[in-house]
Amino acid sequence: MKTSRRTLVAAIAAAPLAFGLSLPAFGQKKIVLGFSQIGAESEWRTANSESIKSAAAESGIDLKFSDAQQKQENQIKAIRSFIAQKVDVIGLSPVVESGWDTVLKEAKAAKIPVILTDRSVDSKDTSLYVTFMGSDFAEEGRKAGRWLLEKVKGTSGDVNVVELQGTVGSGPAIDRKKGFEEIIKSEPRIKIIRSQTGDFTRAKGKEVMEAFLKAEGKKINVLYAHNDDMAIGAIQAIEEAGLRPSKDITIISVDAVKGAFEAMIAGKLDVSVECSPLLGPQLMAATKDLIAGKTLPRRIVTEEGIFPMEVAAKEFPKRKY
Ligand code: GYE
Repeated sequence: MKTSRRTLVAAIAAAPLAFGLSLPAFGQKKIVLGFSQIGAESEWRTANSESIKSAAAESGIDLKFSDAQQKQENQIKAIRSFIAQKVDVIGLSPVVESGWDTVLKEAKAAKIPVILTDRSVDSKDTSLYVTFMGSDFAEEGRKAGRWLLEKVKGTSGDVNVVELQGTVGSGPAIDRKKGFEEIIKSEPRIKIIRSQTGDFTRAKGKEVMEAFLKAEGKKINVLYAHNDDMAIGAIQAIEEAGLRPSKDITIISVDAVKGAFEAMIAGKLDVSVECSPLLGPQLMAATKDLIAGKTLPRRIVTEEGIFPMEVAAKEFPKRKY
């Protein structure tokens, strides 16, 4: 008996079901995504890694996850190893903005598309990556600045701000500073009297705040921290110095992670500007679209809000990170 071509195709298509396999596992090879993560420096980053890992598992993408422990050289090594392994797509969250051209050119030469997530690069040649998905950090800085302008409205006297910057040379540190300054310059009473990096970590945030307090003491009216972890570290330093967070020093930070909500509910943090780490599902969707030959938008911006202390208790149960 002759088997028609159509019957044969139908039989092959049904085979994986007969063997209890799902269709993509049969014949169709899994998409391989190499992802170079910055590290595990903050609550934000932990939530971000978790989002990427769980979204990959849910979408059936084979994820090769590499943690660079906040070192650019480790990220460059990871990208080179992804190229050697011939992954289908590379995801990169670059610790700093500069110094990526050489390795990104190597990926391009190997015809492996690169998706930037969370942070961007300053490469002049924008053909080195297909899209950048993540937050508008300058806008986050502006939101922090606008909140402070409102807060000091109707008061008099100098408003002395100390600033805890994120990792030197990183997109969020550069832009959160810029956006904040852009807004506060309209009120000359607001002055940044000290500004230093706390590398986005609690330990460094505490240490640098201790130095600020030693140098400026009660002159400090406001702390602007580029992320919640540094603000939480600084709160400890403020309390240890015998001052009251929020009452003696107004505290503004960015991310709006659960730890920040707890600090707001405890009356120790005034406001946190939202920055969502839940980029996993978007990254997986973009990876699949690329493999399917679709063109991605050059920029995918995350929508986010701002949470002052007054709404913290009500919002807390809804928070996902
Ligand atoms: O704000 C900070 C983390 O790049 C947006 O990195 C991210 C920042 C985030 O360490 O907490």
